Amino acid sequence: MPFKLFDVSKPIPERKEHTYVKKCGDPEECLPKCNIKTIPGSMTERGCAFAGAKGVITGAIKDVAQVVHSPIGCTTYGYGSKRYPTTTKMPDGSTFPVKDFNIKHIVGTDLQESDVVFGGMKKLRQTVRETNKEFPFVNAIYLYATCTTGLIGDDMDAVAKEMEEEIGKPVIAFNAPGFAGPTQSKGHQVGNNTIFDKIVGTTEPPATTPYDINLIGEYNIDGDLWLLQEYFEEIGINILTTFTGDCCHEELGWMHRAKLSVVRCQRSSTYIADLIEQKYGIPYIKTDFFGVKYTSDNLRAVAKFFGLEDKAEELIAKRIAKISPELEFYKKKLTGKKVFLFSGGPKSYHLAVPLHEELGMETTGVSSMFEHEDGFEKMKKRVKEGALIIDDPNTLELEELVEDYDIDLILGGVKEKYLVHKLGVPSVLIHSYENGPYMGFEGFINLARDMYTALYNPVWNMLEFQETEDSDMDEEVE
Ligand code: CFM
Repeated sequence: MPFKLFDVSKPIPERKEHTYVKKCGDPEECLPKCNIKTIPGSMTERGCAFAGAKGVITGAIKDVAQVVHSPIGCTTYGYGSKRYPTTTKMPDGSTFPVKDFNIKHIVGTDLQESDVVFGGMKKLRQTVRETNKEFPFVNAIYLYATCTTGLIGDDMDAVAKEMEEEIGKPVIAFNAPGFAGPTQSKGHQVGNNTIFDKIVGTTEPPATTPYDINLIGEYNIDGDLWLLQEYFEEIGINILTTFTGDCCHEELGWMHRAKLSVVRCQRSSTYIADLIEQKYGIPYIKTDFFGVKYTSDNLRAVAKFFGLEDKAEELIAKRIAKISPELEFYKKKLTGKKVFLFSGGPKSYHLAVPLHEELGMETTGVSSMFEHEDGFEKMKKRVKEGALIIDDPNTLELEELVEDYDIDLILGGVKEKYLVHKLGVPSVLIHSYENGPYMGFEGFINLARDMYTALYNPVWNMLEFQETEDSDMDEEVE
C-alpha cells in the first residue's frame, strides 16, 4: 500500500502508516491510521480533550463564565480563544452587558501542590462563588476538568450540583480532562454529550415557527454564522438555536423544539444531532458551506425540507450573480497554484474540491490533526491521484514537505503560518481566518482574495535564499 515515511521521521517508523499517498483503485479501507494516540517522539500539533471541549464547543457561548479547574497553565491556555465574535442580543430582546464576553472571561482555580495532595474541591467551590460575584450578569457557570483534576479524581459533578443550589443559576461540569482521548476530538464529544444531558430540554423558546432549525457545529468564526443566518432568513428559515456560535446558554435548552438540525461541522457536533434525533425524533442533515457549489447544493437541501425551494433558487441566483465577476478575476489569478491544506480535519475535505473546481487550484495534499476514518474517507475521495493525506503531521514533516514538494501556498493555522513564511512559502489562515467570513458565496470570495493577496505579495520575490544553492550562499555571505 502506498504509504510514505518522511526522512525526518525515520527514527519513528510507525509514522509511515499515518501518511497515505492517494492511489486510484486502492481498496476503500486504504487510509492513513488516525484517531489514535500520537507516537511518542513525534512533535504533534494536536490539542487535548480539554481544548476540544472549552476551546471549540463551549468557548463560543456568550453569556457564561468559564471556570477551569487546573494549575494555572491550562487556564492561561484556555484564555486564548478563537475568533468567536458575538452580538449582545439575547433571545428575549434584552442586551447582554458585555460584548464578546466569551473571548476573555475565563477564571481558574490555580491549583497548588497541596491541592493535588488533599483535593481541590474546596477551591473549586470558592472559585465558583467568586466568579458569580465578579460577573453577576452571567447566566450560567461552566466548570472544566483538566489532566490534574482528572488524575486526583475531584468530583466535578458533585460540586456543580451543590453550587447550582447555592448560587441559583445553572452550573455545569464538563469532564474532559486533557488525557480523556487521543485528541481534542474527544472533548468535542464530551461537550456534546454534556450539553445534551444537562441542558437540552430544560427551557422553552419564546416562540416557534414551522421553519425552525438548529444550526449545529457553527461557531461563527470571523462572522461565518452571520452570513449563513442572512441566507436562511432570506429563504424564510429561522435559526432557533446555534450550537454554539453567538449563542447564549438558554438557547441550548430548547434545541428539542426545532424541526430540523442542520449540521455544519460534522466532526465536532454530529454527536448532539444524533442524540436529539434519537430522543426527540428531530431529523438532521450534514451540510457543507464552503465554495459556490456546496453552498448552493446545501441551501437547496435545507430549503427542500421545508418546501422553500423557490426561495432558495432566488437567493442562489442573486448571490452568484453578485460574486461572479470577482470569482472570475481570482480564478484567473489562482489557476494552477499548488496548495496544501493543514486543518483539524473537516476543512481539508470541505475545501479541496471548491479550490480545484471553482478556482482552478491544485491540491498537493491534505492533513488533519484529529479526523476519524469517515473524514479521511471524504478527503480521499476529494483529492487527486498522488496527493498526500496525512494524519497528525509533526512540525519536522511539515518542513520537509514544504522543502521537497512544489507548493505555492499553505492553508493552515498559526502553528504552520510563521514556520512556512520562514521557508519562503505564503500562507493563509483557514482555522481562524485572515479576513473572513470564508463560508458561503461572499465568504469564498474573501478566501480567494486572501489567497491572492498572500501569493502575489511582492515580498516573496525579495527572498534571495530561494534562488541560491548552498555554495552560492557562502559566496554571498562573504
Ligand atoms: Fe469543526 Fe471547526 Fe474544524 Fe473543529 Fe478546530 Fe476550527 Fe478546524 Mo481549527 S470545529 S473540526 S476543532 S470546523 S478550531 S472552527 S478550524 S481545527 S477543521
